[in-house]
Amino acid sequence: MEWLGRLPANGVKQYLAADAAERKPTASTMAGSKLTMGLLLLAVVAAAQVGAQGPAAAPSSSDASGLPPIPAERPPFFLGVATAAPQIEGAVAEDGRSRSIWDTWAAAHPENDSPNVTDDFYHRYAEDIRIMQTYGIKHFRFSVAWTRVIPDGNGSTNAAGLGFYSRLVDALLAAGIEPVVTLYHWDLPQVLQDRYGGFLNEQIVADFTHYATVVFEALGSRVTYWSTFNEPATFCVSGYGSGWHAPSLRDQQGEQGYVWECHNNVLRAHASAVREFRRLVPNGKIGMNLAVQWSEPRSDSEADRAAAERHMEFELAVWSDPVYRGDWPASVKERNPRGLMTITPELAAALRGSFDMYMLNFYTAKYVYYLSGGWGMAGQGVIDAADTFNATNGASIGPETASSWFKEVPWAFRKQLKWVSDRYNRPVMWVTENGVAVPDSANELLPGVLNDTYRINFYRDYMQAAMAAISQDNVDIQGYFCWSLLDNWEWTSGFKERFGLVYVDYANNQARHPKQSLAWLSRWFGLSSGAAQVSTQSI
Ligand code: GBH
Repeated sequence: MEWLGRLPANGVKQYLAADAAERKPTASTMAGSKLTMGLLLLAVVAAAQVGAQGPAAAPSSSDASGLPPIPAERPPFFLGVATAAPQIEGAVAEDGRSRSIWDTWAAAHPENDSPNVTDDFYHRYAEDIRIMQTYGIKHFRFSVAWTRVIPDGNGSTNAAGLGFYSRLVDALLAAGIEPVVTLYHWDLPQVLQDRYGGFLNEQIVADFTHYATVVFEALGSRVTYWSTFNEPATFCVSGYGSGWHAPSLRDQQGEQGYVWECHNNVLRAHASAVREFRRLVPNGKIGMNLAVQWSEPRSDSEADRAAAERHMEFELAVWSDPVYRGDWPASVKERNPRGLMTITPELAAALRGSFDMYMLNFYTAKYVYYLSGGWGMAGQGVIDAADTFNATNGASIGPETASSWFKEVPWAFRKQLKWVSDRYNRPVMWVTENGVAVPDSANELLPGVLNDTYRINFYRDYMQAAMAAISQDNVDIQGYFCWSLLDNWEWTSGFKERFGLVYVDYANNQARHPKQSLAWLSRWFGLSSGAAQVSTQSI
């Protein structure tokens, strides 16, 4: 671990004065707020049976399917599904792909299921596109694997790896499905972790920008919608703080400043990549997928309410305040001055307008209470707050799901959407992930497991909350992506948590079996408003 010695001590670093000065500010664009109300009341697609044991009934507008009715209120946004390369592709050693930090993690955890084959999407994407088409899905979010495109991390382009994504995009477009591309969903080339510590080293800014540029050049004429990083809070905190995720570095108390190094480098890499994006894909839209759990004050006390607000600032605003406000949240600045880079006017200019839409991954909520000297998520520093799923009387904030970190709390979704909308002056918002793994579904067998009314109820409740945010809180939600199209490799939970709308039979050649929830959602997909309608106006 020779590179460890080259890291800055204690995360104290004043970045950028020199190198940001060379950077031209990006065009000051910001997503506007035209809500597209023009619903295309398309005849709902009749879903043919896909897979050996698809849901019995084809979805129909007449509810003859026996599925629960969809709410009377209809979504004015476009609705799609989301996935990520390391979770679905498999084919980890094919066509020149190199090892990612999650391949390394998996090799070190043989007790966990392996991502080596997973859904075999790399070979079966045509079949999955047919499923999407059958069920009327018009928007597909996927991620590109850096390890396929530039196996050496910062060396030359691998045409075979890039070719896969080019074919995928062509096939999606031919099927009338809009691709939405995530550049980085946690699968750093291992070689960059070994070479210089990955996101702990500012070299990542140049290397990510190079990788992003290669993908913009290859796909930019066909793909309009993009994001740079998926959930940087998750991979910085869990990858470099708690050590639960790859690359398994620990800095629980923030002594090394790892989490802040990662954070600073992600913001700079995003700004730098978006600068290239504006040049190469002038009509494209881009953002960053940020995840948050809603923080509900555990009591009405002023201290708990302030702690809950602070918790959200540490989790979420710490990423988006630099973009929309050109500075860190005050609460974070006061408590962690050493970990934060100086946001120079040059960096602020590069970040400003770099979110064409606010992309939020939303799942759950916790109660938050004041705790003197309390720490944030691993390595984040003092935040004088703590969180719990239980109220003071012991009651859970919501029903269990299959995931230990996730209770069902639909009412929190509406509050979260409003919180973001109010804080940033009503940006266009996309929910880029929302979904659930049904409790015990890992142990259930076909075909019973396909009758996932639990998931249908989940989407009904969460989507209703989103629509209340639109109609009652004036939030401008224009996109909504279900996590996930397929059951997939759920990181440290392997195949035990099934988030898919389509069941994947790992024991039988990865056979696909659409669940009832997909049939139910297909009636919404049928209402989804075709091409995305994000408008852009100067601020
Ligand atoms: C998303 O993260 C991911 O983007 C996606 O890849 C994933 O499949 C999906 O959700 C479902 O999990 O173990 O207590 O530290 C969701 C947000 C943040 C949830 C980190 C799990 C770790 C909780 N994730 N969190 S803990």
